[in-house]
Amino acid sequence: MKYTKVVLGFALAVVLSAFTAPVSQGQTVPESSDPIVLSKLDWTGQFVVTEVAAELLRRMGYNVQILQTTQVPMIQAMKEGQISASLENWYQALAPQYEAATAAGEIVKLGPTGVEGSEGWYYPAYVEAKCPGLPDWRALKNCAGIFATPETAPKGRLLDYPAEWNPDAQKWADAMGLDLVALPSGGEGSTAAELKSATLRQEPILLQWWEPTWVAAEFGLKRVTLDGDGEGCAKAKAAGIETRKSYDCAGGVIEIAKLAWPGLEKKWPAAYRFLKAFHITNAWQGKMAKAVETEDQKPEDAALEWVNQNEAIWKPWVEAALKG
Ligand code: TMO
Repeated sequence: MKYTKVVLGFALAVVLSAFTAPVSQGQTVPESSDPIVLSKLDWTGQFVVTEVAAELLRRMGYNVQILQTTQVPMIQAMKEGQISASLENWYQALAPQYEAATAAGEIVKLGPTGVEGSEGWYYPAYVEAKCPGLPDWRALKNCAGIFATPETAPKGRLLDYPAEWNPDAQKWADAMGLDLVALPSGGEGSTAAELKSATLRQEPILLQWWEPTWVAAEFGLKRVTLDGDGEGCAKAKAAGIETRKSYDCAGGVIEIAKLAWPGLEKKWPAAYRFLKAFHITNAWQGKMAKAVETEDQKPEDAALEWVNQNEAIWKPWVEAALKG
C-alpha cells in the first residue's frame, strides 16, 4: 500500500514537472517562494478540502503551509496576510463579519467552494416515535423534556455547536418559546461520539448540526423544519436573529465561499487563478471525510488519494492557472 502510493506520487511528480515552466508575463511559478498559508478550521470536511488544495498548490511548485485556527481569529489573520486563503467558509453566524471585511476590501471572495450545505437542528429518525409532529419545530413545544440531561432537566438539552463557531441555537429556542437549553459541544468528534452512544441506546438527542457530514448520513439524521408555515422564521426575525442567513428562512441556501487575503492575486497570480477555479462537491468531500473519521485515515492521505484518482478534474484548473 505504502509502496504503491510512493510510486504513484513519483509518476505524478514527473507528469507535473512539465507545469513548472515559464508562464505568461514572463513569470515563473512560484512567483514568490514565501509560503502560501491555508487555514485549517475545526471540522473534518474543511480539513480535507484544504489538504486537496495544498497538495495541488505544492505540485504547481508552491511552498504551502497549513495553519490551524478557528473562524474568528482566521478573519483577522487573513486581513493581515498571515493567512493567504481559506477554502470553506460558511455564511451563517459569521456572515456579517465576512461581508463587512469584504466590503472594506480587507479580504476578497474567490467564489463558491462547491459544497452544498444545510444546517439546523437534527435528531435520529427513531426520535419521531417519541415526539409526534416532528420534523415541524412546533412539536418541540410538547416534548422538549425528552431531551433533558441532568444539567438541563426539566428542560431539554440542545447539543449546540462548539463555542468557537459562534452558536446561536439558544437565541432561536428562546425566540420560539421552547424549553431547551443549548449547551456547547466539545467539537465535531465529541458530538459524533454522543450521537453514537445515544443511537445505541435509542435515546432522544437533539443537536445543532450540518450537512454534508458523514455523521448525518451514517446516523440517518433528520432536520427539524424551523420554518413551519413561516411562524418560526417570523418569531426569530422579531427577536433580531439574522434569519437571512438561516437555511430554513433563506429558502434552503447557505453560501459557502473561498476567501483570501487581498494581496494573494499580486503575489502569487497563478495560485490565485488556481484557487478561484478550485472547487469540490459533497460527494468528493464526503468520501474523504468519512475515511478520516471512521477509518483513521490522515486528512493529507485522504486528499492524496483523491488527487491521485481525479487528475481529469483538477488538471484543467492547474493548466489554466499556469497559462494565465
Ligand atoms: C462549521 N460549519 C461547517 C457548521 O460551519
